[in-house]
Amino acid sequence: MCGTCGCGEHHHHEHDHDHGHEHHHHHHDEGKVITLEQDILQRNNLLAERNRGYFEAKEIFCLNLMSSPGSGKTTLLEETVRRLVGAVREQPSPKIYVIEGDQQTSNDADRIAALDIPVFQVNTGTGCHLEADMVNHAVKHLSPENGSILFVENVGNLVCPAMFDLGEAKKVVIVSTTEGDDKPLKYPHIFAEADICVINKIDLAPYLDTNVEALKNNALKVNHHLKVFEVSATKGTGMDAWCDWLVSECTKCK
Ligand SMILES: Nc1nc2c(ncn2[C@@H]2O[C@H](COP(=O)(O)OP(=O)(O)O)[C@@H](O)[C@H]2O)c(=O)[nH]1
Ligand SMILES: [Mg+2]
Repeated sequence: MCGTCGCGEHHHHEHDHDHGHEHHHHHHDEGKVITLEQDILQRNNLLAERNRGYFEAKEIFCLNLMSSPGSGKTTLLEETVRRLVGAVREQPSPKIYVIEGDQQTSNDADRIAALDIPVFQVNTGTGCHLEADMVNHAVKHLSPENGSILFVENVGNLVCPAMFDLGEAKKVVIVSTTEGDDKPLKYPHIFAEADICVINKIDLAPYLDTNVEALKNNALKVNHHLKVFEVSATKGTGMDAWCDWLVSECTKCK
């Protein structure tokens, strides 16, 4: 279990019955921890549903981008923004807003602000994921207009963000070729929760032993509903398909 955020594995419960009396004290403490975790998650779920209702009422298309640190969330966002607002597209571009989550710094918010996109940075300190109340707070500052797209870049972490609903319409897990093709099997929860899997840095595949096809198949093994995109955010490969999908999902973008 993760000590800082209290997000833990719920199947701790399963061990409860076969512990001896000598473990009773420890047992009791563990029970308290589990109750606290459930309270945190339950409270988060309630707030997430409030966010979701707000987004639906205003027809705001909200996406939660989750990945390990360095897999390319911000780079993918920058390139997506350039394509969506650029002259490349014929249809009127949707208004785009970004919430950046990191433990420290406003580096990523600065990168997004440089593209003239309204952005709000959340610093979580020791926290290893965003929670629904942080998104609620950020949204109040951004005050996104009706029919816009809201990207939430979660804290770089392939574990904890999977447990915290933010009220988004779609969860996107990004995994890069440099991480190896077995990561969906090792960290299945985030892939199970996601709607979309973006495999990034495919330009590097020729230099690595990573098998992109195996990576994709492992992701689909965990969650066969996943829609998979293979992209290179820096070279632009596959970015059209990803952006076309975004526009097709955002009802107000057409
Ligand atoms: N070769 C290659 N590098 C990439 C790609 N996408 C991101 N990077 C690099 O990976 C590093 C981490 O990217 P960043 O967007 O900050 O990742 P984040 O931590 O997930 O937001 C940076 O040096 C990027 O330039 C890609 O498609 N190909
Ligand atoms: Mg980033």
